Amino acid sequence: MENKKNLFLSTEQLPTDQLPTNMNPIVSIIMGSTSDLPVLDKAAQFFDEMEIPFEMNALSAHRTPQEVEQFAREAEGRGIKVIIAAAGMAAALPGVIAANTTLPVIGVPVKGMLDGLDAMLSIIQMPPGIPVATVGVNGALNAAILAAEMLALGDANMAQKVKAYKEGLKNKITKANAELKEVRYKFKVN
Ligand code: C2R
Repeated sequence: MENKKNLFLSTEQLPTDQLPTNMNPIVSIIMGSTSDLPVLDKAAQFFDEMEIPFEMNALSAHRTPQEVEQFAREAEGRGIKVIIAAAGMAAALPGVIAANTTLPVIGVPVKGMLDGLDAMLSIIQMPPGIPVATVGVNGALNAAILAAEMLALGDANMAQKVKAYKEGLKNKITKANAELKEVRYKFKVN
């Protein structure tokens, strides 16, 4: 992510060969504020890479409570399969969404104040009956991967893509070990 301006490129500004043909979103990314967008960029990049159509909107349980409820109640009917909800500070947003839908909700605590601990505890400590699958602070990439894994349960093509992605992670460690081989210490024997 080079600069903030790039995050706001409209689809008109994207090269046409990069535009998805099926524009019906199956994942909805909701953030409490556009100030959370730099964190959610990782999820958006992942969905682009995996060719998963998604939507991104800002809604706030504190600032727009009625709109949050309406969004959550209508999401399933619009074909959304998984919701990723991200918020910082007193992060009520994922829980309020989860209270109004039976779609799986993945919560992303955004680091703002208190190193993100405030948001993490707000999102993770849901009362019994209203689960929010919470990833780590600023863990938008993991939220996106988890969403893809959920979608893969009913989609063999998606399952293949997720497997390939995870297989690709091994290369990182193979490369790391090749690099570590070159690191010299007097008593290092490999
Ligand atoms: P601003 O940058 O807009 O002041 O927001 C947002 O997710 C953001 O991290 C500051 C922080 O407030 C969070 N926010 C929530 C909610 N709405 C906004 N936690 C909510 O409804 O939970």
